[in-house]
Amino acid sequence: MNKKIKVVVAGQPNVGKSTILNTISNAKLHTGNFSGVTVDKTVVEIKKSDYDIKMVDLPGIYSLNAYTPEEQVAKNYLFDKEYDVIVNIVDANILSRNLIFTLQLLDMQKKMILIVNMIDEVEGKGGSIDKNRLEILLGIPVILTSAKEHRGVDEIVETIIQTYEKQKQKNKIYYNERIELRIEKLASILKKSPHFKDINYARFVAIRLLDRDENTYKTIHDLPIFIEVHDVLEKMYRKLETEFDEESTSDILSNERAAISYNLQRETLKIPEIKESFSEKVDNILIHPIFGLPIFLFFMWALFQLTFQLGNIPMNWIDIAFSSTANYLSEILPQGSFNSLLTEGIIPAVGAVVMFLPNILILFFGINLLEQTGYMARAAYLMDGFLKRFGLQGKAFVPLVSGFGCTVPAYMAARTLKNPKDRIITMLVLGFMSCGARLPIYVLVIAAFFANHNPGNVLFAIYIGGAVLGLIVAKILRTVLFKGEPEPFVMEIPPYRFPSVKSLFMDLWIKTRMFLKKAGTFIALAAMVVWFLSTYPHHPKIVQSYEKKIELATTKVQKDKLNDEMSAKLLGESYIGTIGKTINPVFKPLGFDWRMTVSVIAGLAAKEVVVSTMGTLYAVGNHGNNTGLIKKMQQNISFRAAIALVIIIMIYSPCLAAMSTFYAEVPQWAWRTFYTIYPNVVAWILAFFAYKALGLLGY
Ligand SMILES: Nc1nc2c(ncn2[C@@H]2O[C@H](COP(=O)(O)OP(=O)(O)OP(=O)(O)O)[C@@H](O)[C@H]2O)c(=O)[nH]1
Ligand SMILES: [Mg+2]
Repeated sequence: MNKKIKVVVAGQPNVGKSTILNTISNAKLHTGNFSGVTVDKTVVEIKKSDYDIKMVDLPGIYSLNAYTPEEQVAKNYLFDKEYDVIVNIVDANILSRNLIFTLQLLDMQKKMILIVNMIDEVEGKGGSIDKNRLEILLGIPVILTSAKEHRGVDEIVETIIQTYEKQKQKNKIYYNERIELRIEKLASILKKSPHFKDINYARFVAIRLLDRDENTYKTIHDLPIFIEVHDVLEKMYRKLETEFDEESTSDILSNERAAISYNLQRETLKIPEIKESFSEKVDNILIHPIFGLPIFLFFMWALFQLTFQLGNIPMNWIDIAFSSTANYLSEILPQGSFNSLLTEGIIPAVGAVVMFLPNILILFFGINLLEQTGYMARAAYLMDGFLKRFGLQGKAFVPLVSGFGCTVPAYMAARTLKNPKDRIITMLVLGFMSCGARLPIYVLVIAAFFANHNPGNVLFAIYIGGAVLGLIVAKILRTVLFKGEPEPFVMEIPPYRFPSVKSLFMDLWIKTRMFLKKAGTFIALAAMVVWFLSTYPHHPKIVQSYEKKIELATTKVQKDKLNDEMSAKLLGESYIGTIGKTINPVFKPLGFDWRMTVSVIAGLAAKEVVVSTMGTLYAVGNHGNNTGLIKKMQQNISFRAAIALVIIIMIYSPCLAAMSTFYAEVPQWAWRTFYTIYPNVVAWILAFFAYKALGLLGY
């Protein structure tokens, strides 16, 4: 039986917690150069000789006086869960600020290790850290690491095991004696209660009470000991506040910790003065008050150009690969239902989706660069004033941009917004940021209807259009439902960092695998359902009547035409045809035929399904490749209906996965209901107006 060790990894945001865990295990946690990348706890498991080590990656947290939902996750874990060792990670560049949180963790009196990460950057500036001195001062093991250069990380697991096996050392850090006196007094009262028999725990709770920790106060409040604690505590607050001339005992403790941390840094960190850092030089241009925004827009524009132009090169190859496989299989397999299911149902549908993998990867790559370099935090800063005008907070920029990739993590990223109103408004408009899965639909429509324009520009316009619409809706929501201003926001600007090429590609690889898995499972399944619904019930009479006509036809052109007619007629009479025609009146005012209607509805499951369903429904009769689909779209869909389609896709409800994430994040039924209905109504109305307006303009 292996011994089990449970470790919790805690630290301030953006210090490299997730990166370190990735380097010591095979985990592929998401990382990024801004605070608030990890928003939920994740477990990583490591085996080493006789030990099974479970490590929990927590969201970054500035202090135990937590505010935002994701900080609360970290705090609750630290307070309420059982674990053996705390691994506290700090950023060597900002040692003293990070140590403030370390001191709070030390108060917990648990076995603990300190990892001083990003040592490469300190050394790069000609600095150094005295590890031994820091160990002596803090009384816990210290490891200097660079997760980027894979230095020091091998020691981590070894040290965890040693710390786990050894007796905990006595505390080395104490507060000012006037504070210690109070802590002791409170702890001795608390110790009378059976809940605080452990003196170490009693001391910790006493400190939390002096720190005015609401969670701790609430816990005590419900215990019998509260009556006795309450009187003493109130007096203590007032006494200490006068003695230290501060407004709150929480400030007194903060000052204490700041002073201790500062001294710890002075004792251990040597760093030469630098005039102007690389980051500052670059920022003179990138967050320039006038040029900053245009530069940002230019980057986004360039990204969409690349997404379209570069992504289209391998597209044809994939298209040909799938359609020739389908043709080949259709010939060698015996004719019948299985043949048709495979070569007319599954393969073209999966192919129609996989084709867009290159485009999607380029888009993700761009967003990833934004995250890894540190530009994201700057763009958020740049956009703050602009977003505020629309009732959104600058910090909302991070989830909004993530929304261009995938709406699911974007909803979760909204946790970094502290104010519940700001958070809900952001989440309600997040769907307007078109996700990567909607990209194929746009690319298809652009290829069919905007062939003579610069497709990259059209794509950029669609994405920007969605974003602008989202902003307008945010403004309306703020005015109508949530009166007041968005809260001012604090987001640290990290230094620029060269992204690790390995982690960039690892991320793309994970995305590729996920995408292909989805195409092979979910999309294939959806294609099977669509195939079944569009093939059954059989109508032998229709087939017979056409077969006669086809026999009589003289030219090949006539025969093909009749064949197509028969397929269309059979499709119309199939289950899916019947369903489509029944719902079609809802979308008819937008110029949709029943096939578009069905595709759009199917898109509620996943946006990729829109393309694969259109592929099946428009390309009946031939083993359609996408060039075929584009032609059929041009023949069957009017320009203004195509625009209406784009508007619907841009706005209506996101996929099931995204919707269930929203429900999980927002417990209130009123918001859930509103969220489920309003985008669809808005989408329909706007699409209708666009359709009508284009009609008046003569399209
Ligand atoms: N130069 C350098 N960069 C590092 C090192 N470790 C991590 N980074 C970078 O620092 C940034 C933050 O890393 P993350 O692992 O996402 O940080 P985190 O502590 O998990 O952040 P949150 O989840 O937001 O709390 C990323 O851009 C990493 O590539 C290091 O040792 N040296
Ligand atoms: Mg993280």
